[in-house]
Amino acid sequence: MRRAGFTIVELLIVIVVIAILAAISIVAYNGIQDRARSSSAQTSAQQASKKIEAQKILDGTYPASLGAAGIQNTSDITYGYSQIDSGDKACVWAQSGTKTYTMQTGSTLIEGQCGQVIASYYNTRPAGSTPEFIRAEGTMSNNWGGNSPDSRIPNDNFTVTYDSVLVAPVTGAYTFTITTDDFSQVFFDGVEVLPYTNTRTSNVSVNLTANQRLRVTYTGAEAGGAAFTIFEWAYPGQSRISVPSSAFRRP
Ligand SMILES: [Ca+2]
Ligand SMILES: [Ca+2]
Repeated sequence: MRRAGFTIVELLIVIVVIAILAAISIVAYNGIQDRARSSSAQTSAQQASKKIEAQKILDGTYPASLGAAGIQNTSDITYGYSQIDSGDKACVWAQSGTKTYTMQTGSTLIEGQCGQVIASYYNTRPAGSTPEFIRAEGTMSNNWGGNSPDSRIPNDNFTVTYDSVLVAPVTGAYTFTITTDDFSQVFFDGVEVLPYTNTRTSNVSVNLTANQRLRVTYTGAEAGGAAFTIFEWAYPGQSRISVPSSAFRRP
């Protein structure tokens, strides 16, 4: 003879089902929120860029500030702005939550702020044909320790390719020092100057004239354990340091 009402087991099953449904809803909501923020940041960066470029056409110069172009932070969007090469180009970024996108004169919309190094991340080693994501970064030097560069990339067996243009500050002999855990490969102006190698530290020497532009493509690939990429230079009057963000321009 069956009693009316629920048994403890039935109640537990109902509670578990409700908990699973709630968890699914939260994950779906977070996904929707991320996409909305991403879309909002992209649109805002593009619109801000259009305003700034329009101002350049009207006035002959880029606005001194975002406020001067009528662009203000809102409750959802935070903006940033910089001029490149004494007002030759302008860069703007827009952030919504954890999503940030940037537009620069002559470049396409990508993730990140106004960094001049284009970093493409792959969740394989060596790099596959399509990066997991591309973002603007300040330099080619990163130390991730045992962690990964981003939640979309695993801790091990990933690859990053940095692409940028270096502007030489002086005329003379330059020594570039590339230190990578685990694999490095470097191209200068499309010519392979460091073949794919797991030698931790390598030097590449080249003569440059002041203001000469050198396209640099540096790939670092992580196998396991700690991961880092360090891109340094030394030239007349400058001992070895990490190449600073001020030396890079977007390709
Ligand atoms: Ca690792
Ligand atoms: Ca490693």
